[in-house]
Amino acid sequence: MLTFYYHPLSPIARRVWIALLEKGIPFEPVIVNLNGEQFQPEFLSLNPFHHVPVLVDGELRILESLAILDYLEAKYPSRSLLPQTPEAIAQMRMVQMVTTNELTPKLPGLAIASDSSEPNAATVEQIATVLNFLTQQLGELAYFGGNDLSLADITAGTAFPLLTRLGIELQGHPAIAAWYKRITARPSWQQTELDDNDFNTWKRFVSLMIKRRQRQTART
Ligand SMILES: N[C@@H](CCC(=O)N[C@@H](CS)C(=O)NCC(=O)O)C(=O)O
Repeated sequence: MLTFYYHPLSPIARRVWIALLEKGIPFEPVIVNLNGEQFQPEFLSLNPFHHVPVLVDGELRILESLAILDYLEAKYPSRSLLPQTPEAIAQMRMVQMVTTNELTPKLPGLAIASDSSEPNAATVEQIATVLNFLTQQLGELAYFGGNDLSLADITAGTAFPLLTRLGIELQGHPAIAAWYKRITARPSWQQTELDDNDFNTWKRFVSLMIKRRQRQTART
């Protein structure tokens, strides 16, 4: 049995959670409380970078969400979440990396600004660039790269609930808005959805994480 270390409010761990549900893979869930449990020696021995998600399969321990998704695809190929053509595989990985490198890092700054000030104009512009890029990649299709859900949809789609709650409007991007509606109607999304209280708790986690990083930077 796989053991899945996660926190229900982590958008990055949710990528793996949704993939497990979509693929129908049984797993034992273990919540890591991000108020400090991630720094306990027991968890640091699994992930020295103190991040969820982590997947343990017997003797094998995997960290990094994208590595875990690749492992699940390779080990449980049926109910595939991997497109079949080389072009669609490249596109899937592009969407995953753009989400990870260009979109997700903007979420903490947006969360902090949402309580006190206008979001930073450069951040809003960068997000618009990502949304334009995703619109191009989606084209006329139901999902990225085809008519079936893939790891691209899961990786990008798990960043969107936070984005939309943090005030980024999708009206200017109708194809993305329709895609987002389509994926959030799926049972795997419904089963892992955040409510408003969860969202406020997530914002507190983010604020703690930012303060911790600032303290670390001040010490160096
Ligand atoms: N690159 C990692 C990032 C994971 C990550 O940043 N997880 C956050 C939650 S969304 C976390 O565990 N933060 C706790 C901490 O930094 O102490 C991945 O893709 O798995």
